[in-house]
Amino acid sequence: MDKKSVRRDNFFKLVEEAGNVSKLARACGYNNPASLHQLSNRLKKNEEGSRGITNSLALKLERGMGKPKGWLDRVHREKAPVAETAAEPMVQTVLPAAAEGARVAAVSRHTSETQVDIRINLDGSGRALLDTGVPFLNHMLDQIARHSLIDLEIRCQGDLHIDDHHTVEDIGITLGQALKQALGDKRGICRYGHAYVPLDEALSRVVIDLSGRPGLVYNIEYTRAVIGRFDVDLLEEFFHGLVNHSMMTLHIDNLSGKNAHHQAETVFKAFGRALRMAVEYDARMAGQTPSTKGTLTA
Ligand SMILES: [Mn+2]
Repeated sequence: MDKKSVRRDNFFKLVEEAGNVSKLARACGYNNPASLHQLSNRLKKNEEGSRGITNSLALKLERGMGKPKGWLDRVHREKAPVAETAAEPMVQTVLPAAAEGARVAAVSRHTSETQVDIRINLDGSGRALLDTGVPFLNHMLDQIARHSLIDLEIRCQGDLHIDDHHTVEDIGITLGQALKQALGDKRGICRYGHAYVPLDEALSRVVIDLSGRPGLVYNIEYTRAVIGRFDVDLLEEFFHGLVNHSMMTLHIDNLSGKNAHHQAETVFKAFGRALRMAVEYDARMAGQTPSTKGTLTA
């Protein structure tokens, strides 16, 4: 597909996301939506020789709709049908501009292997919009959102024709960066979090310290090497990326389990619960940094 058609398709995706052309115009700072309506009609007719969407308009559209730079020039898959909670777009709630002092972050990490775009709201309600192209990973990320009550919007276009490796690892890295950014100076937070979560025969324990130092202890003996089509080794890569870039200490122990899907699911649920506890504000901390060193970011 040529650049003009990609932009054209994405323009109509934005119209759909915004609700209609007038709403899109407003979101992008136009007082008068007429010019955008004209453009929309021209694009619909797909007139030969029309100049399509200019670079300056592309920028405006991306900015107005909270998309990363260059979004309009990339081919986007349809929304993943996988995550059960993927129905509501979260653009309104998790944009960094959404609320003063909100603990939110938007991080894009684009390489030749993957393009990852993440928005996160630590003080959310556990909503998730997940489009990673890896169904089992969507299922696990959904557990994090649900059980941490953190809103997560994660989109990735990865080199899945090779395998899931880069996609899973790079989402871990980018999620770590987003967490670190959203946590800011960590004043007044609990810092530590832990959880035990069972699922039938499986039981896992996750302990977190938002210490500012990366460290992962990962004790899981998976009973199978793959879950469906998903290589379980990649889960360790995910947590490595996340730990290194969020600068947290993370201890993961699967204490029992026969079913590999259950093993993984208890780990991600426990991670969500533990993360919720660690990022929560501690009222008695009264805005102080929970460290005698006076900093958790240096
Ligand atoms: Mn499951």
